[in-house]
Amino acid sequence: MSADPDCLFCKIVAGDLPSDMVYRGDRVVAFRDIKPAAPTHILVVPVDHHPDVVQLAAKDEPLLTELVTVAGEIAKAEAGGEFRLLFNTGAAAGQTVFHVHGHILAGEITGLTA
Ligand code: IU
Repeated sequence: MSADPDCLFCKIVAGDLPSDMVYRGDRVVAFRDIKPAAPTHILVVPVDHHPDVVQLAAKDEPLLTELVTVAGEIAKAEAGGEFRLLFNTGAAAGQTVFHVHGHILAGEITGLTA
């Protein structure tokens, strides 16, 4: 397992910062976004620190698959299984937290994450 001591999502994963956790597995967790942009807005996050989804795919493809599978299960339980899965990748694309996270979005989107 790898963690970055300066990473906010590593701290959330470790329970050192608060979150509204909806799923906790050995390798993947999910918690509600603090600034929801849709009726369902949940972040699906690997326990291990990877900066973005491209680097995750290069380093640990099974973990990326697990992330997507968990996103689908959560979206099914919360919103009937139809959803968007958004990975902002790079600061210019709106990524603000450099620990990969997929935005599970379902229902009307009321604001883009930035
Ligand atoms: P982005 O793709 O890096 O822009 O998304 C980061 C998201 O993390 C953003 O939607 C924030 O509202 C969200 N977030 C959170 O849910 N809890 C936190 O403690 C922090 C950010 I910091």
